[in-house]
Amino acid sequence: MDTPVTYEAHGEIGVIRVNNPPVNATGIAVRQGLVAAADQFAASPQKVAVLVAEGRTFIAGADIKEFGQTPKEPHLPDVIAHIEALEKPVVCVIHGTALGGGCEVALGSHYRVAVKGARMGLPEVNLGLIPGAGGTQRLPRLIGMIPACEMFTSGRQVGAEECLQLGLVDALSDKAPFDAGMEFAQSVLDQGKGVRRVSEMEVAPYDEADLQALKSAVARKQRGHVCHLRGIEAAVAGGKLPFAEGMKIERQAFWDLMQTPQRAAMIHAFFSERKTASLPELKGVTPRPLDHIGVIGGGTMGGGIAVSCLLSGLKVTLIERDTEAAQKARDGIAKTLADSVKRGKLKADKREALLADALVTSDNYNSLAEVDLVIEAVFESMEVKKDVFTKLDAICKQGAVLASNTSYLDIDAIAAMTKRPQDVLGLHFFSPAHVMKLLEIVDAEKTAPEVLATGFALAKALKKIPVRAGVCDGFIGNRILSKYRAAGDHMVLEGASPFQIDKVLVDFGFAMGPYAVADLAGIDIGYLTRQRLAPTRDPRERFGEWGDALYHKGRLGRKTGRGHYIYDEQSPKGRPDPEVEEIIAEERKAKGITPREFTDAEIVERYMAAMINEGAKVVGEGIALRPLDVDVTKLYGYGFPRFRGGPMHYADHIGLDTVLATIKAQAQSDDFFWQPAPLLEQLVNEGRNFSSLNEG
Ligand code: 3H9
Repeated sequence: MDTPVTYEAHGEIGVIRVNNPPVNATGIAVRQGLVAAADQFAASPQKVAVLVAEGRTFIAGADIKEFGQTPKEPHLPDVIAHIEALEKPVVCVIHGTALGGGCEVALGSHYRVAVKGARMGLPEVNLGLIPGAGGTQRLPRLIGMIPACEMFTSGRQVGAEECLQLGLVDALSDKAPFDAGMEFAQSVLDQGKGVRRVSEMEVAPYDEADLQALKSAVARKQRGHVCHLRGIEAAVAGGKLPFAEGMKIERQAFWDLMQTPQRAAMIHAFFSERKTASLPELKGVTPRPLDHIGVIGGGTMGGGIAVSCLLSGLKVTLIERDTEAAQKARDGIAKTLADSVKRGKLKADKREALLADALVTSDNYNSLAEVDLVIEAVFESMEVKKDVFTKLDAICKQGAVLASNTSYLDIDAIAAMTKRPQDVLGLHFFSPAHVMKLLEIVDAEKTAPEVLATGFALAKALKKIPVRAGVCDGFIGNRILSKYRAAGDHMVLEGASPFQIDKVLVDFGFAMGPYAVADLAGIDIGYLTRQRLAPTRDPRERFGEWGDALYHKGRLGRKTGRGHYIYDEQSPKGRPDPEVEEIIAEERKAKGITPREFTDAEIVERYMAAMINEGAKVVGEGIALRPLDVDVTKLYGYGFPRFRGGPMHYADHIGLDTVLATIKAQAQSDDFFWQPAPLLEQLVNEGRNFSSLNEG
């Protein structure tokens, strides 16, 4: 194999090239190559070197695939120290993204030039780590303690202009990376500049109060994560010590974090979200063209889908039932786009152009005749959906993809209303659709491969994370949700309060607890679902009815100021309502239940067991392809804590036998609800875990 790092001479300038596709990660061969190239430069007559990378990006970091294995020498901090210690200057050229170890290589170089569109960042916290090759030590010395800590605790990618303002780079260039490097190197030669080592700089004085404020903000925001504050500690301690001592502190923290379950969970999430996006069965399948999207329904969901498409450069035709509703939908979209302008995500003139040229709102289905793909987002009723698809079948051009955004209903039954079931699939967006990253792509019985591939192509165009799901009530996400929500309701019936359950789950790391989520989604949604399922409900099923009582009292959640919680000026995020406890107490009394106390650990154990058990059923039945698809669904659509990797990864962590034991113990009092998933039993018998099903 060709060496991924080469050295060549261009007159007085040496060029060190890194070429390790796809993202020039610093695996062992790159680390060895960098040391060898630096040595070649040191021994050469060249006076300055350019360090540049080939392909779409500069070095995107350490090779994450090597994490968890025994590290091989030379280690990246030593490689960077080797480059920095050279007696002749090295100019690093950044294009694409210089992330993690890539940013640290740049910090170890003597000068940095960024080409147009380049970004730099230290995103190790997204992997449960801190920078481990000098990032916490060199960055504060170069740009100051507070901006440095902000950068590596947020993990954000900093654009080239801001890099220049921060002093992270010395110059910007409009040229191609190689030319930009050569030009800067020539100026170094012309000006007779020597080496300039960041490690020899002093950290500029900073205000202790600013540091404390940053620490508090980070602790609040990163609740549950262990790495962020560790990074700040290393930077602050190292900033007061000689550089080499600071490096030892950083190294220790990095290795401590490398051993944590959080690091393993977050790296599982990183690779899983990439795996769900590329289905092996779709390799070589060409998606249909995607340029013009139809959306039916301009409510919260349809409007959000339209915004998402518009922001991605797609044309949108949105249909509502009459002109008034169509105008209302347009106004809603215009407002959402105005919010994007306010947040600096969209230019004002671009918004005007999108509304004028890319969006059509109409009450006439015939306007959908030429769309490439249409997404139905109307009221969640099978009769209404069947009517819509009958119309679409009559109007849409041949080859158009017909998608339903239903979150529960049978896509096969919907497809059967058309003469082209091969063109029908489910595209289940999450609300707000222009913000939420998850897109469940429901592969119905007759969906053609290129139609499925078009669903994935749409997800890519919209920058969403796609997960393939099979047809069942609720697909992957909502089907599993219905089970852990029921497990929560059972605990409430038995004596826990919804507020205790919410608090325990937020402490576990969820963005919100299930009852706060119910208030946000609307108590009416749960009520309607219960109504829909009532005719087929098994008499053995236990379920809570206080949600119906809340519904009948007009307590529909946040939108009416009351649900499980009270939302008012005093507590905009909600405070527990004692009246809800009374309603629940009445239900317990009527059902002859004597309430008992629940420990926090018991709540987590039961809630997670219900989630994992249903996740295993979903995988066992082929509704989800692999356990990792369940993990990605829960991480991106349901606020599951990323530092726990998803429910199936978490199950592996606590042990599948432990989970099965909880399920069996619960089954002693309710063997209707707690039926162990056959896949879970099989894996326990075989001594395997879920991750063994993720390979391939
Ligand atoms: C670190 O640096 C620690 C140091 O401080 C200390 C060390 C001692 N390694 O995302 P994409 C793969 S920690 C291995 O689809 P994009 C990725 O899996 C690291 N592989 O492309 C995918 O493979 P496949 C800090 C990596 O254009 C392919 O490359 N750095 C790595 O949408 C394309 O990736 C980070 O956290 C890696 N580091 O986005 C940066 N990175 O084709 C992580 C990517 O088989 N990376 N791959 O599915 C990213 O954020 C994005 O990949 C990037 C490109 C923005 C670079």
